[in-house]
This record gives sequence, C-alpha cells and structure tokens, in this order.
Amino acid sequence: MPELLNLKQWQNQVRIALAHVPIITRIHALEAVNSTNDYARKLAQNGAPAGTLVIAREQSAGRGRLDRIWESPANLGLWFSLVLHPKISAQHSGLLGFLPAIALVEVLHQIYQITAGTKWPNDVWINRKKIAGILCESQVNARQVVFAVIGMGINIYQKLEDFPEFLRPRATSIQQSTPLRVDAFELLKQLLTLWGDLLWTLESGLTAMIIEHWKKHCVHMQQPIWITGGPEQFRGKFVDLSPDGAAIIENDHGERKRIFVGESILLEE
Ligand code: BT5
Repeated sequence: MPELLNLKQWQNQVRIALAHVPIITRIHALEAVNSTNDYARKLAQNGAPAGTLVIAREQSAGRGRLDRIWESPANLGLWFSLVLHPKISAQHSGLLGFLPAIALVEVLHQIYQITAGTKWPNDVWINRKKIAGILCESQVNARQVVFAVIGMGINIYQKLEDFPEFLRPRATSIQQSTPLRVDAFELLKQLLTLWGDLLWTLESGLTAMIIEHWKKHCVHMQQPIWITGGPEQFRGKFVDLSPDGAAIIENDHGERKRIFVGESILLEE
C-alpha cells in the first residue's frame, strides 16, 4: 500500500510508472504542497516545458473551482497537475478539461470494469457520487492558449469515514467501487497515456470526436438539471454539449441556452 512507502520509494514508483508515458517530460514528486496547481503554475510562468507533472502525496490547500476546498489527504488519492502548451485555438481551450475526465472513465472501465461517467463540466462520477474533479487554469492570448495547468484530484483509497461528514453522501473512491486491489501508479500511467492520445486528437482538430466521447459517458444526457454557480442560473434538460464545451440546456418551452460556466446539479425525474 502506498502509505507504507517512504518518500524516496514513492518517488521511484512514480518515475518508473511514468517512464514511458509520451506526454510526460518532467516530474516533480513532492511529499506535501499547498496546491499542485499553484506549484505548477509558477513553473509554467517560469518556462516549464509542456508535459511537466507536479504530483504530491498530500495537499494542505487543495483547490476546487471558485476557490472551493478540495480534500486531499495523504496517500489516499492522486493529486497532480500537468503543464501543457496545447496547440489549439483559444476558442477550444474550454475542451482541455474534458480530456482527463474522458480518460479516467475509459481507464476505469478497461482496468477494473468500473462504470463511471462524466458530469458537466469536469467531474467524474460513480453511482451519483464524485470520485474526481478537474481544475483548468489556462493563460490564453487573443488567438491561442499560451499554457494550461490542468489539475486533477482522484479519490483512490478513501473509506467512507475518511471523508468529512458533509461529503459522505456525495463523494466516493475507486477502491470502494471494486473488489480488485487498486494500483494508483498503474492507474496514473494508463490515464496519462490515454490523456496524451486525446490531446493529440484535439490538437489535430478532431474536436467533434472529443465531444462525442464525452457525451457517450455523460451521466445526465437528456436529464433534468440545474446549472448554477455561474453568471446565470438555468433549469432544464441537458440536451447537448456544444463544439466549444458549453452545456446546452432546454427549458419546458423548448428554448435552448448555451452555458459556459457553472456547476450542474442533477434533479430527480
Ligand atoms: C473540482 O472543483 O472538482 C476540481 C478539483 C481539482 C482538485 C485538484 S487536486 C490537484 C490540483 N491541485 C489543486 O489545488 N486542485 C487540483 P469543484 O467542481 O469546485 O468541486 C469542489 C467541491 O467538491 C467542494 O466544494 C466539495 O463539495 C467537493 N469535494 C471536495 N473535496 C472532494 C473530494 N476529495 N472528493 C469529492 N468531492 C470533493
């Protein structure tokens, strides 16, 4: 189990697992950090190459979107951020966060036969509970993405009681979803390999393929939903994902709206 490894052993395991993953060029494997996104952003601003990975065993101030807290206890999950210099237009930058979500869903199915799904914009869910969240922070100029820092938190080994009480009804871990022993290093390797393939697909202009992948795994397609947290709130049916990653919601009168920012809450039918 990872908690039995000392720091050196854990760092070695990370390096061995990622040695042949094409998307990875540099690895910063840390015992603890406030937020891997903050650490990676500083590296990116100082010229870190694409493929720089920052991973920590524990985060003391893991962040979600809108500065919400991301619980990142020591050794119970994968907490990491990846620096990218994606060759895509600024218009498609909103699709970057979909790639790791798709990759995780597909890898969970391949390795553990777990059925997980994507939830707009960037969550991964199992049985209506969150197992992973993604935080994208891009620097874009008028035309293209200068760099992007994509942070991902994946709950791996938590038992129910490891979550704070308020999260227990809506958070779960991969180990709770399979009788097989979860190997976090193997999962990370497969995930980053597939993520690299998907990035290549996006950079090749095959954005429709990314959208189709995400929609195939979406847990709330054609379901009633409430989008909140952004500039406006909207209730309706989630009917589609636009080519730039916006949620398309239809209300009872058949009016459709594109929403770029926010959070989706599933409503019971
Ligand atoms: C996210 O935000 O889901 C993005 C989370 C990204 C975390 C990674 S870890 C590595 C990198 N470094 C960072 O500092 N962050 C990234 P959001 O959609 O805003 O969801 C946040 C909400 O999820 C919180 O308000 C809680 O309700 C819930 N939450 C917090 N910790 C959780 C956990 N471990 N598992 C499931 N839900 C959690």
